[in-house]
Amino acid sequence: MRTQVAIIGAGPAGLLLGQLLHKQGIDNIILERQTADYVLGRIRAGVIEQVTMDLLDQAGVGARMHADGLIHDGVQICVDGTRHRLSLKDLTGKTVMVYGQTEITKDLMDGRATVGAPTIYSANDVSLHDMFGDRPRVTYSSKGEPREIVCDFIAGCDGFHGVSRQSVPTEAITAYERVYPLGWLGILSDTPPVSDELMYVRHPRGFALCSMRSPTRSRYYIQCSLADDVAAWPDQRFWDALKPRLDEQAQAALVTGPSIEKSIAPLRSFVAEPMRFGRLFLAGDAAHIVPPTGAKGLNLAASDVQYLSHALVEHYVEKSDAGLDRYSERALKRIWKAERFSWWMTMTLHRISDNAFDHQLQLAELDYLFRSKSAAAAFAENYVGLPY
Ligand code: RFL
Ligand code: PHB
Repeated sequence: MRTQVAIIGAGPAGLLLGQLLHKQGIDNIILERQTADYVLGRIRAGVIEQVTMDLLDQAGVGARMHADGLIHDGVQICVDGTRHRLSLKDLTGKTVMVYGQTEITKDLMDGRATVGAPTIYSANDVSLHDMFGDRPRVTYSSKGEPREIVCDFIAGCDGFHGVSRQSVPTEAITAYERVYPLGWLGILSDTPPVSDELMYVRHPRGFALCSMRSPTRSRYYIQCSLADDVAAWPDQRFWDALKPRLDEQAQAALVTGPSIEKSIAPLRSFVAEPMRFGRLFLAGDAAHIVPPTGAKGLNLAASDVQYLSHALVEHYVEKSDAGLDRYSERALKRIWKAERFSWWMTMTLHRISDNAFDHQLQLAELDYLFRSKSAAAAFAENYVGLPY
């Protein structure tokens, strides 16, 4: 088979890139290791930036998001039982949207099916060849049969554990990493959220987050140990751990119920540089990871895809490689700022050490955030998403 761009991975990065390229008449094939149902079963991001919404609109898949997504003007932070509100709209003129990654993925998959662009699910043993030559290739097996795609470019959108980054010679890549000694235990439940805005919680017992997917579906997270096992967290234990971390009003509003999903995610900061290796371009979690505290992972995947899709269009339509040559540098500038913000939120809101000095610093950071208009504006500017 022959295509212009072979895309590895049908997560949000791969699907969005495929859709934007298709709109511009650039053919692409997506190879995904899992089945479509498996990809849709992963419960992840909940908050998207205005710029991500704009990109989904450009990709022609924004209709359901506008109908069902919840616009949030503000975000709340509860510190040791006292709730504070930051108005994103007053501080930046912008808002964010609560619309689950599962829904975005479904919209992108449906959009792709409508235009008839090919996605090969259950593609096994994907392997990248000749990325530094003029005719890169991707081999894989499908239903036990070996296959090959010859292409102009490969987009590695296959997440942190994917094959693309691992195919790059180790001496060509620099990795920056911080692993936090904790994870997030998350549950989804068909119960009304405690508040109509997201609430991030700093408490001596540990971090919590009260989020949602709709007015009748809540998503809650609590900080857990990396050694924890989901099986050791029956629903009641989760609710008992969450409730005392909340302020009185939220405690009274908390409606508990059976979980419909429960999982643990480790927290990690990671950046691989550069993001281009000959004709291979990395995008999204394949190149970088942020801890979920700043709600930036999917939004960064979207900004990478915006830069990359523009650069590829420039290559094919204007016959200029300027965008491809600048891709890595441009994307990394935005990525490092989101890395900084996500690290800061993580360090400020979690119980990471037992050192009382560290706790006092967290409280000072948060007190400054609530009292200083400039600190609040800087927070809000990052939370709603920095410009491209
Ligand atoms: P994905 O979603 O991991 O998709 C990669 C795809 O590649 C496939 N794959 C392969 N395919 C073929 N061959 C191989 N060898 C392959 N290896 C892997 C995988 O099966 C998969 O389908 O990466 P992508 O597209 O870059 O998207 C990134 C986002 O998924 C991620 O950044 C976000 O989920 C992060 N995130 C959040 N981001 C936000 O912007 N806002 C949020 O509110 C937010 N909340 C979260 C989050 C992530 C979380 N977890 C579980 C880590 C909350 C949580 C709890
Ligand atoms: C979510 O709703 O899953 C969510 C919201 C905000 C975050 C992370 C996850 O920062």
